[in-house]
Amino acid sequence: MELKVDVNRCSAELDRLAQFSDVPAPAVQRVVFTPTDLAARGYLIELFEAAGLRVRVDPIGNILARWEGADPSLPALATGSHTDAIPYSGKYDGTVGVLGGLEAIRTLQQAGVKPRRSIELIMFTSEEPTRFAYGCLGSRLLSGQLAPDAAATLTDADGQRLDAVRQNAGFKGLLADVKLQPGHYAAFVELHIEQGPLLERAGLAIGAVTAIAAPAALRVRYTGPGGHAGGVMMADRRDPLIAGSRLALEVDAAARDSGSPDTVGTVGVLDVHPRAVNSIPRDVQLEIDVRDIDGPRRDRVLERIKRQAQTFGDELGVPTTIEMINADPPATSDPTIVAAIEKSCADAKLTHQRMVSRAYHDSLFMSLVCPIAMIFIPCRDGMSHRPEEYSSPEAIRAGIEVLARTLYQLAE
Ligand code: HGY
Ligand code: MN
Ligand code: MN
Ligand code: MN
Repeated sequence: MELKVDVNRCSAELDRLAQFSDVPAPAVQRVVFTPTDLAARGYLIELFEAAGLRVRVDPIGNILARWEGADPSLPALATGSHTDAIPYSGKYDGTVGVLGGLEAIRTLQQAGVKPRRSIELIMFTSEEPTRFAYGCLGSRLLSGQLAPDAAATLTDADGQRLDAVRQNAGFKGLLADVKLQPGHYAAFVELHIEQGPLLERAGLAIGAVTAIAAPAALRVRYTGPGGHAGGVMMADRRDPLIAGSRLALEVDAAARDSGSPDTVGTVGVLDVHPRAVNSIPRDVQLEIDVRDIDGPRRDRVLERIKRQAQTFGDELGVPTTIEMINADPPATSDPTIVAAIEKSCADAKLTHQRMVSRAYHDSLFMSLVCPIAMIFIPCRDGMSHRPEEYSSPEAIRAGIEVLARTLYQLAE
């Protein structure tokens, strides 16, 4: 089947979407439920409606845009991703899956395709953990993995509760109504940049994702007496930053010592209070991200980190709190969808390989309610979550064509 992807239109829409940002270009920052996020959502809904899709926005703000199929009674297909962006990041993470998904639908429409199954394009709310420390809020609630009342009480750094923030942003209704009915979707396929260097290094156009790594995050807090940086002698100090620093080194060592290169550990947040050069820290908080494609191996690393976190606090004689934020299982792609992606690559004469995703995605939670798989495209030097993040128009075009062909295969 001859498909003509209008990648210039998609690239222009990606450029326009990137302008909805709270930091200067080329960086992008679009945090959930901020005015910038809401403005970007308005732009997306305009595009979806212009493509003739029927738009529904649910109580957590997931946008579900439906292309009715010939037989609406059949479970629909779904594609999509996220458009929220962490601080000082790039313009392709997530957005390629939303605007590329839209372009795939328009490509099929223009080819005169009338799919038997309906196809829904989803923009998931808050895939990034930036505001509520919990990633994938929209897909966790859609899949039922996160209970509505647990979601409602999540708070941001200013102590604002999720339920109040979403309602003030205009998303009414009950969070309990977000959860999909069983069997609502026949399959979910997500297009995303690789956020790693493998495809570019191998000179390949497409990655057919067979598994998604298991993400976990925890928060550790040490508190101490603090005091004057000049007046308190070293022998009298109990500086919580010393315990925090030992813990940061331990996270790195525990990930490296796991026995596999597939284990990663990061201290992405380190808050020191009162953060004054002449004041001994009183309150130190670390947010730690630990992942692995093997769940039990990740959990062993988590246990070591938690054990050592307590030891470092005890040895210093300061109070220690350890709080798990999330520890999710890995996801496995559905083999038939992976095969459909590979067939699409062959039909489009595009090179490809099977691979795992080390980043997590909404597909991780959609896998709880339907068969899933992901399509990766290369990004320059594997960079992501940085302003220099970049995927070429040709890479994006190839990803859109493979997504369109895969949806076409699955829609029959
Ligand atoms: O952190 C992740 O893997 C995703 O980009 N939120
Ligand atoms: Mn991301
Ligand atoms: Mn992403
Ligand atoms: Mn002073």
